[in-house]
Amino acid sequence: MADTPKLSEVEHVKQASNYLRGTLAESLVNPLTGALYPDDTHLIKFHGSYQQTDRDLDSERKRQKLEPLYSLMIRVRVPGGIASPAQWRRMDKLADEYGNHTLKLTTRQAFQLHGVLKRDLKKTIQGFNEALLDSIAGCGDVNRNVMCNPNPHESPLHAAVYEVSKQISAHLTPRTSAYWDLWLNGEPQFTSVPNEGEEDAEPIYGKTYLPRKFKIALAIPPYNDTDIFANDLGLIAIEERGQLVGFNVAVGGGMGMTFGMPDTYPRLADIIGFVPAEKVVDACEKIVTIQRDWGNRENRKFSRLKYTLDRVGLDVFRAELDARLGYPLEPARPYQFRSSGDAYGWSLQSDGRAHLTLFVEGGRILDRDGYALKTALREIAAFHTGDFRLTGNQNLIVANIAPEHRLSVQAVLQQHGVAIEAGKEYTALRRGALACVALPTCTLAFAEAERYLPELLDRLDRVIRQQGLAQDDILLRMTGCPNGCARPYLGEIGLVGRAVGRYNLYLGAAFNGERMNKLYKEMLDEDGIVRELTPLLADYAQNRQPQERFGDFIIRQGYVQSTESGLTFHE
Ligand code: SRM
Ligand code: SF4
Repeated sequence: MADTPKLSEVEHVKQASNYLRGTLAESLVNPLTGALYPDDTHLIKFHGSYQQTDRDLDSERKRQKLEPLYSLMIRVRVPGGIASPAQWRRMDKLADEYGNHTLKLTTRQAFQLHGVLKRDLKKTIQGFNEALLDSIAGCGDVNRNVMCNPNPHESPLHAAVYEVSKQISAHLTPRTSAYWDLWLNGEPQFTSVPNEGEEDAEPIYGKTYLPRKFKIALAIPPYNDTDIFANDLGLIAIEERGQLVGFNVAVGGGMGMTFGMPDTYPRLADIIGFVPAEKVVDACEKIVTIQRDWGNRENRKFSRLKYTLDRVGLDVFRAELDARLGYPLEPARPYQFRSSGDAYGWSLQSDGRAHLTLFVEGGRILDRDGYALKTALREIAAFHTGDFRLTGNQNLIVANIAPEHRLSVQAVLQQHGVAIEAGKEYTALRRGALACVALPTCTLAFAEAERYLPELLDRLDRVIRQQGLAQDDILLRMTGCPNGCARPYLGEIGLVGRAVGRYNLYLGAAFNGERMNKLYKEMLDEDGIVRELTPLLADYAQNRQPQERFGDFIIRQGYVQSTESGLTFHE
C-alpha cells in the first residue's frame, strides 16, 4: 500500500479553516498583541494580506523588550492593472489614513499598502470595497492577480484580450463568503458569493485550495510586458486580421528558488498548444484543477506547477489536460515577442485622446523633496476622465487623457518635479530596472533592493554614460533574496541578494523574456558589482553587432552559457 502523504502544516490549517475563516475574527480583536495567531498568519494571505514587522526596528525593539512592530501589508487586486480615477483617489487616501503614506505598484500590476496596523485592517478593506476594489486572493494558495497588457484602447484586439483577463480573474476568484463576513459585515457589493443560507463551497478549489500560489498572465505579441513565461500559466494572444482568435498556452513558469538547494530552480513556461478564445477560461480552470490534484502538498518548496510538470513530464500533463478538456489542444500558432519592457512618454490615439507612461522608480508612489509624484497623481485624479494603468514593470500609464486635459496633466507633473519624458531624463538602464520591495518590510529579504538600487544605479549610470550606452535598453533586475519577485532571472543583468550588501550576479537573459540568465559571480559587494560589470559593458559598447542585445552578446562572447531550461539553470 502506498504511504499516506504527510501534509505540510499549511494544508492542515487550510483544512481546518472553514473556508479561510480560522480564528481570524478573534485574532483581529486581541488587544494584547499587534500580531495574529500563528495559524491565522497563513489564512490572512488569502484575504490579500501579510503580517510583517519593521525590520529596521526589530533589534532595537528587542533590546527594549518590546514585541516587534507588527503591521500588515495588503495587496489589492487590479485585473489587467486598470484603475479608475476614483479608485486611485481612494488608494491614495487609504495609504495616508492607514498605511505608510506610499503606494507600491507591484510587478504584477497590483497596489500594495504597507504598515497597516491590525486594528485598521478592516477599515482599510472596507475602503477598498467602497471603491469596488478587493484584496481577496491577492496572496495565498489561489490564482493571483491576472496580468494583461495594460492598454485596452490600443486596438480592438487589446480590448478583447483585456476582457478575457477579467473573465479568467472572475472565474478563478474564491467563492467563500469568509471575506465578506470578516471584513464587510457579510455585505458584498460586487463579486459573486453564495446566496444567503447557502453553504460555502469552492467548486474549483475545494476545501484546501491549491497546493501553492498560482499565477496567470496574458500578453499580446510583440510585447511580452507581462513576462508570461515567469507564470504558472501564460497566454499568448493570437490574432487574425486584427481579431482575437485564441491563445497559445504556456505552462510551468516560476522564478523562486532557495540558495543551497539545487533541486529548486527558476523555470520558464513551456508552450503546449493553442486554445480558441471562447474556450480559454475553461482551459485555465482545467489547468488549475490538474495542479490542485497533482501538486505537491507535502513540501511547499516543491509545490508550484513547475515542479509538478518536471515530475510527471509535459506529455503526461498534456494528455491529462486533453482528457479534462474533452478535446486535444491544437498545435501552437506562430508569434514573436520583441521586448518585455514599457515604452515611456506620450502616445496619441486617432480620436485625440492620449496616454502618458510614467517611469516610477521601484514602483513606489511617494512624495519627497523636489519630487511629489503622489501629490501630482492625486491632483490629476481629481480631473482626469480616463484611467490609471499599472504596468507589470512597476510603472504607471495615465491613460485615455481627454484632449482638453493634456496640458493640465503635463503642468501638474512638471510643477511637482515628475519627469514626463523618462526617455530623456534617465538612462535606459535605470528606467528599465526593476527592484522588489525587500527591506524593511519583507520578512524574507537577505539584502536591500528597492531602497538601494537607485544608489547603485548612480554608479552604474556613470559607467553606462562613459561607454556611450545611455540610451541602450538593458534589463537590470534586483531582488533582496532568491524568491524572484522582480523576476531577476529574466534580467540581462540580475542581482540577487545573498546577505546584507552582497549579491549574486546573473547574466545573459533574453531581452524579450524568452531565456533566463546564468550565475556569473557570487557574493559581490557594490565595488565588486561595478568592477565586474564595467569591462563587460565596455566590451559590449565596442564589439556588439548591429541591434545585438546585451544578454545575447554576453552569451556570444562566452561570459556565460545560455540557460536552456529550468533543470539546467544551476549548471
Ligand atoms: Fe513575491 C513572497 C513581494 C511578485 C515570487 N513576495 C513575497 C512576499 C509576500 C514575502 C513573504 O512571503 O513574506 C513579498 C512581500 C514584500 C513586501 O514587503 O511587500 C513579495 N512579490 C512581491 C512584490 C510586491 C514585489 C514587487 O516589488 O513588486 C510583487 C507582488 C506581485 C503581486 O501584485 O501579486 C511580487 N513574487 C512576485 C513575482 C513576479 C511575478 O509574479 O511576476 C515572483 C516570481 C514569480 C513566481 O511566483 O515564481 C514572486 N514572492 C515570490 C516567492 C517565491 C515563490 C516560489 O514559488 O518559490 C515568494 C516566497 C514564497 O512564496 O514562499 C514571494
Ligand atoms: Fe522579499 Fe525576496 Fe520577494 Fe524581494 S524577492 S520582495 S526580498 S521575497
